[in-house]
Amino acid sequence: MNPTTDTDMRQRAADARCPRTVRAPYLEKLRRHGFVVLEPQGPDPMPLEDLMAPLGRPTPYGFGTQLIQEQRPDTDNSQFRTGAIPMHTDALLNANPVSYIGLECLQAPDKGGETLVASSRAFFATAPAALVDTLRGIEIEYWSRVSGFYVERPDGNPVVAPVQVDPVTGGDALWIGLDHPADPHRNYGAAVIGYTGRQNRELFATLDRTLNIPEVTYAHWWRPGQILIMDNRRVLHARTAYHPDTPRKLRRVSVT
Ligand SMILES: O=C(O)CCC(=O)C(=O)O
Repeated sequence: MNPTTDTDMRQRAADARCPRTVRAPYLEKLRRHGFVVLEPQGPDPMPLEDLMAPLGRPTPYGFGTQLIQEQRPDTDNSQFRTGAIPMHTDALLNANPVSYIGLECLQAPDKGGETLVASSRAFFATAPAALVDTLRGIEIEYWSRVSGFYVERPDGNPVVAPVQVDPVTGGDALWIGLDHPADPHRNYGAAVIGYTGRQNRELFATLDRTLNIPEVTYAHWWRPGQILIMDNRRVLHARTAYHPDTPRKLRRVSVT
């Protein structure tokens, strides 16, 4: 890949694709880009579990190690509703860490419900220096707003520095969950230690704007049979809203 474009998510998204077959170079693409999309081709698509096996062991959450993401009635959890989910790193609230996330599409809506993938590398290449300086000087506390989803941490709410080390490049990686107080049903809250409510809202709004540009974020529009694998330590993800009348069903297996 051209070194002048390797921070641009549009170039990465074009290259981060391969067939869902036995000898596909998905591990190499995952390492190069922090995510990869596997397209169903031919009669024997590789099972999600087999694709995830070289990457680690399945990570237990409160629901076990496999999550079916679809609409569920009477839920308190935004995974099972149809609204948008803000940009986040997975498992900030789970006692067991997550290295890689595998999502397999079983049913896709015609419109909406895209999974958004934001590259840390692209974020740090485009974010204003003052914003990056701010991020280097803060820590963020997270708390769960749903029951039974995460394995509870014995040591209470996590407090996480948003700038971490990319395990592949040694450069900066963004680990963050954007709070979205406008959604009264959101799964978690987040607050910078020592910030006022207003300062928190302003920082999260700035981050949301800085992340949600095509140079940083790829919007994956789903087709059944596709698999998306993300390195949770190197990319963030989010979901756009979809219409309640259009079924959407993904199977998620995360590994440590
Ligand atoms: O449904 C999706 O596309 C992603 C959901 C999500 O945010 C997650 O699995 O953590």
